[in-house]
Amino acid sequence: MWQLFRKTPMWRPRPFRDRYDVVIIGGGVHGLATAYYLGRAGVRDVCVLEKSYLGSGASGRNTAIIRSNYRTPEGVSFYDESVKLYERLAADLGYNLLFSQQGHLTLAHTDSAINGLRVRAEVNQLMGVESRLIWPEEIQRLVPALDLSPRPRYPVLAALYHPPGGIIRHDAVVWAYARGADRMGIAIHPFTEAVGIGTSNGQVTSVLTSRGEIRAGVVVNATAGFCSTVAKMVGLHLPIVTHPLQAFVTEPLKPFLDKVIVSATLHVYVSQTDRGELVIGSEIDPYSSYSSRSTLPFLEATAAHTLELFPCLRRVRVLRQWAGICDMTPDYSPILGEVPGLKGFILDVGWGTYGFKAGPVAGKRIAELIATGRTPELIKPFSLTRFYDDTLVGEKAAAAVSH
Ligand code: PYC
Repeated sequence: MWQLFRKTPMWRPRPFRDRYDVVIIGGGVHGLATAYYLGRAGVRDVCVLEKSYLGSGASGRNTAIIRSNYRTPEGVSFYDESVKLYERLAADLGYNLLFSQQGHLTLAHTDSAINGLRVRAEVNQLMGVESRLIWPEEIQRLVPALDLSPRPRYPVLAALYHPPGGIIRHDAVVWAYARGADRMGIAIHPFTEAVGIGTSNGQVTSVLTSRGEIRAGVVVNATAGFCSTVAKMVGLHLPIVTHPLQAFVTEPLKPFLDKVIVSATLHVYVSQTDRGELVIGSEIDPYSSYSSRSTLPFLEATAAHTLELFPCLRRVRVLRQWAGICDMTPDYSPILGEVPGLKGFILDVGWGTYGFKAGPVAGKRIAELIATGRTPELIKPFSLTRFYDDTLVGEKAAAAVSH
């Protein structure tokens, strides 16, 4: 009888083997998506290593915002593919991901911010992405609770409106990719830490883990927060500085906000989940650290900035706070693909404050690279070599509130 009520596990423990064709380090959305799309491409002798539980890193410590209104053509096409994958992901994975494509507004409080948003709107439109500049009357209609009066220190002057943007249930994305990969026979090993990587004659040969050595010809670094540490295992120094990023959640409220609201000037973004909680985040902390401790100064400043936009929230209680760890590159774009001079070592790193939204496209295209041996056009601009040949992809202007 009890079997009637027994839950089917999302993924199964599998024997720990000492050889796989591909080892993926990092059991978050990027690592698991890579495993899933590898499986779909017929590459199934794969394992995913995660030092803690699945989704315990940046995949479980973000604000789950999905959008493609970036600033560069390279960034827009890349994130546009991710939004499109997210749109059909629940059907592909057979799991409700609560994707709420409610629309995304980036507010402008200064003339120069309006100019920046205008450029983004034009690039977006040229690339076929829905995004346009709107003015206070329309903003007020879309977001009645927003204070559009001249009262705030930085009144709202305009906004970049991106209807396909939205939010998703981030842990469900992680679980569903894990289940999809598991169903194709891919091994998922949580609580298994990579502590070293073996190389020989310019080729990756093995991963040393807390449970023993695994031989492998391809190793993917799909970690966030610790990607520099993993890269150092092969003697590679990445151009990355790691910072904490904090956020908090309020008590649940009746639905009143069905748009994601971002203000770069106030360093804040606000959305309301299906459960009614407000999810509120900020800029990266202004110091480099691997710490994921929350701080009171962050909470005070971010709550004050939120009240500039939504004075109606002044009595709302905060439920919990957290911090994630962000690997910032100099141009605010990720690093994807092979490493010159080291065969078999693949990078899916440098995700700054925008990694969660890229999980599907990064996983799909890294899997394609491994399965075919060819770097897909979509990820070519994000190669490590751009830092040596001066072909940066400057996305700082579109990286949420980080400018
Ligand atoms: O890039 O959309 C974004 C974002 C939201 C929160 C942090 N980054």
